[in-house]
Amino acid sequence: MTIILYDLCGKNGKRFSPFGWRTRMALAHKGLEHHVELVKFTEKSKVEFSGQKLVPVLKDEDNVVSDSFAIAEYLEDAYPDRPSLFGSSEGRGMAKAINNFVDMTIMVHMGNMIVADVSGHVDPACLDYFTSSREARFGKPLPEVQVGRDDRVVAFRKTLEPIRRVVQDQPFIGGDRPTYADFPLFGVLQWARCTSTFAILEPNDPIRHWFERLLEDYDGVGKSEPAAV
Ligand SMILES: N[C@@H](CCC(=O)N[C@@H](CS)C(=O)NCC(=O)O)C(=O)O
Repeated sequence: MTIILYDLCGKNGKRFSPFGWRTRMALAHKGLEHHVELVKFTEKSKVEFSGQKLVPVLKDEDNVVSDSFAIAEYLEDAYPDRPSLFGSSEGRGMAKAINNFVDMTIMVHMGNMIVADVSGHVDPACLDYFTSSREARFGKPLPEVQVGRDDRVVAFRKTLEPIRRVVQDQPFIGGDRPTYADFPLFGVLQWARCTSTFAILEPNDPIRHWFERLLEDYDGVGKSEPAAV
């Protein structure tokens, strides 16, 4: 049995994808050995077999799954004897709600604060593609997207208050141990940690302590990716 994870990589093999990190944490949670195929922004042909162009993609024998949440659901159903990612069907729904909340709000605000910093970690061969595709998305040059982030980060931190109130009272969103509900926000903060030195969280923020716990967890898989300097 060989599971293959196709994950985005930047300069020097750096793996900073917020979605890739959700899947890496899910595989660590399930304790599933896997082989990694690194995919640069301009190497989408590597995942053409999945019928779409985004990573992560998981290939498990004849099963091919794209989209990080669909991958989590696949792993949960295919490996029921391994530690549960959702805990229950109710937990699956709640993890999906957090996943969607992070995608539709947190990711957008974070992108506005770090996208130019991310470009510094993109493989030089992909930089033109990254810059033009992101400038088209944001409608302006990337350094301009980040202007005003010192003010915007204050409002951003407030949007995390619902999660802060959970992780100040218990170690993880999932409870005493993480569940998939922890991984979407972890992935976004890991994306920022790996690509930017901008202080997203204040030093004494309970979310920062929660993030540090997750970086160390699962034999330090999160910590193994160096932070941006
Ligand atoms: N909904 C998808 C989103 C995947 C996604 O947007 N992946 C990005 C990497 S962070 C990608 O492949 N981008 C390729 C590109 O921008 O060309 C998921 O959860 O996996």
